[in-house]
Amino acid sequence: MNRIHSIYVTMLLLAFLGIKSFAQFNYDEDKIPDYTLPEILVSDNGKKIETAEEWKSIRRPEILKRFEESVYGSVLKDSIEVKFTVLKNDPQAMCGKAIQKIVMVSFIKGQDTVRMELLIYLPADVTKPVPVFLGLNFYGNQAIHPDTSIPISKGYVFNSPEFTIFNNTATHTSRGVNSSSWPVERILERGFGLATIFYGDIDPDFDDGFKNGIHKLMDYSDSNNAIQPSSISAWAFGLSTAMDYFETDKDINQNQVALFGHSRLGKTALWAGANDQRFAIVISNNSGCGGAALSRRKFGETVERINTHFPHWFSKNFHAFNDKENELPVDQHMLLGLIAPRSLYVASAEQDKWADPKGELLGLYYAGPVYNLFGLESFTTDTMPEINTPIRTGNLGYHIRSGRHNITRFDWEQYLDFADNIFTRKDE
Ligand code: GTR
Repeated sequence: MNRIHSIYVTMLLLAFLGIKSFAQFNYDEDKIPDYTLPEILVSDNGKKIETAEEWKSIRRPEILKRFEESVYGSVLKDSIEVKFTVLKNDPQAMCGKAIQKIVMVSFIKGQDTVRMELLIYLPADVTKPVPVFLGLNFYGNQAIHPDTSIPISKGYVFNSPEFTIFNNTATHTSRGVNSSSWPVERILERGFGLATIFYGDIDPDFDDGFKNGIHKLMDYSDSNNAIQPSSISAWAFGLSTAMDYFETDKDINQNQVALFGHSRLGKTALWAGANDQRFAIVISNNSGCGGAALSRRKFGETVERINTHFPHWFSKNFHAFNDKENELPVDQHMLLGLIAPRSLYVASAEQDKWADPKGELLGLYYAGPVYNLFGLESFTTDTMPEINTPIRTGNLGYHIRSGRHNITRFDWEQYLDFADNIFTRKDE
């Protein structure tokens, strides 16, 4: 079958199955449906939220609960025992440029154990606890850098011929294949550490009815459905557990942890940062639908499409809002508001229309009133900045870079500057 023929057959099949092709998604600002965002500063019983105290005690818990119930499910704070084992602490890694630590995190319940491996690089010349970037990775720890001392991640990984990953298993051929998204040396040179975990260690990214990964250890029998499983919540739980480890490591400044994530892992970083207020900075790189972008705009990826293709990312309650975005009790500006007053950076890419760059900026813009309650500045305009021209106000940052859906050196330079500025300011 030649290529044209196979595209034609695929289109017929999609039409037959009633699945929308990409062309049917809206990429036109003029065709965005009318919508009204839920009020971020009015409580469920109609009270206007006027102080940071009222936000913290009334509105924040309400919004967090709505997101748990309708979008992500709970971040599982169940009765799981967690054990940290430092497998390696090498002060001479990367030819003396770095300290490399490998920490085995064991999640234990009864006879079952699930393990995730935390890979940490710190600047070799560290004299005091260092600020650290923490992020999940897509292809295994070994993919982030060619350093042959990194153990190859064993969990289920996506096949990627480009990255020589086949049979859903990473091998030595995938060492460093994703290093362009992980400029370890540059991060160290700027005085930061980097910590990463393969997200498949926590929950393999396919729909298995929440039986594998960390879900295996969870009891979802709660009859009130108070705990709804989702993969994003499981991954977020892994990030919070990494933070628990940082609190035990004297080389790491746990008050200066910048949580970042790209794409589905950007959605995860936002949800983890919303729940766990120990993260000082949260960075969303091209997180799109279910991340920083407003769902009600239905621009590019929609709630229906994301739930159809990735039924396990969000809780099953979120599926009730397929094509009913206006009925959601929340929108994503409220998720971003949950990060306040901590620092928040949202980044988009020009060609990544699927993630709705304008919707990502608007998410940040409409989270602004929460920052204002804390006496912090927010964006005063919702106009897109020039391409490759970052904007910063108070604790907020945004850029839209040229190019496609990806995390690049340009993105990293902005995050390093942002974190540098925030943490230096706090040191003063
Ligand atoms: C896409 C999905 C996006 C984004 C991306 C990714 O297929 O539609 O929401 O999260 O995957 O995570 O790579």
